[in-house]
Amino acid sequence: MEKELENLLVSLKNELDKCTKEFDVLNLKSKYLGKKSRLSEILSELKNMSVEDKRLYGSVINNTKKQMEQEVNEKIENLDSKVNISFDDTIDYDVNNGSLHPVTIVAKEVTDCLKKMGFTVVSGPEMESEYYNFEALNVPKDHPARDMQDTYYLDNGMLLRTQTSDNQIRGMENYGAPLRICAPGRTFRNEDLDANHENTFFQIEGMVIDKNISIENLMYVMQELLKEVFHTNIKVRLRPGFFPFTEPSYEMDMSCVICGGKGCPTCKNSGWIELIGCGMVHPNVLRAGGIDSEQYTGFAFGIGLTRLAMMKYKINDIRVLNSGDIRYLKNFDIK
Ligand code: FA5
Repeated sequence: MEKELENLLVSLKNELDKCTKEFDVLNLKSKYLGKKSRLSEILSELKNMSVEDKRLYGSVINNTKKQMEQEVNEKIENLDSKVNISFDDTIDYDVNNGSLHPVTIVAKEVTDCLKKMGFTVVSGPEMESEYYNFEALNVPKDHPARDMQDTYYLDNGMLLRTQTSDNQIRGMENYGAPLRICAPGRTFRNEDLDANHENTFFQIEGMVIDKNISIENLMYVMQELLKEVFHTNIKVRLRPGFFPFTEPSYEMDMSCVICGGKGCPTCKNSGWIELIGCGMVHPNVLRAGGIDSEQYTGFAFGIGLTRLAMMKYKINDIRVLNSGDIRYLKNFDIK
């Protein structure tokens, strides 16, 4: 095992030497230190070892981990530019020459389209309670679905919301039924970062509650939204999904625009990018929002706005969007 750990460290160093971009370094961090890395596998093997072996190997493994983290951090610090694009640093930035952020643009396109369909735009807090983020959404403590969204818990007993679905409950509480709301906002998950996963990203939630609402209504709204954003036919697929707050649940994927669906690092060679979670509102959720589930039905959806912006502007790495580098973001041909 010691030899293997040594080899991992050497191999990481070799690969780091070849990196010139922060994105590539972060990809290596994920490959060597992420949840699916060989190191994580070795760490999880520890629990099956005898106490003696644990003592023996535990410190070797942890030392290797620390060294690897150090190598990655040093590499990032020593990179000339965090976003590796060459710019003329002598440019005097003209404040009048600003441009909207790609996520702002798609958020506006989606909300404008929803407003035309009678939706009211609402918002909720980014620091949220477990009740609104999970419990009221039919995700009790110890429910395995909580593991699907690695949560940042705060010292004050609150959390950073993992989804905009907290607005479903707040919306029902505030406005009752019938209801038609949408809620764009920032969400947070303790994820391993890669080309299509951020730990801070935007979603927009939508919820419609009325008498006789059906899946057809949901599909119509999804179609209209995508038309509004892309102005052209795009290839999507609908798959059965699982969310405790909807039944039935679906996930909608879009054919990856970077590779045209052939498979590339952005879509992890699948040809598809997961874009939307949706479904018919679970009666328990209606009840939690104080709505009569015998009288009313509803649908809800959560669209990944940051991924939508990636697809609209053919951005092959989601992390660019949080880079905050105006010089880079201004390179997109945004009208
Ligand atoms: C949800 O967050 C559900 N709240 C969506 C929902 C709402 C379902 C209402 C049913 C009813 P999910 O974890 O799949 O589901 O995320 C929804 C979308 O957010 C994804 O399809 C994807 O576009 C985006 N997303 C999820 N995780 C990330 C991430 N780490 N980085 C960037 N985008 C992400």
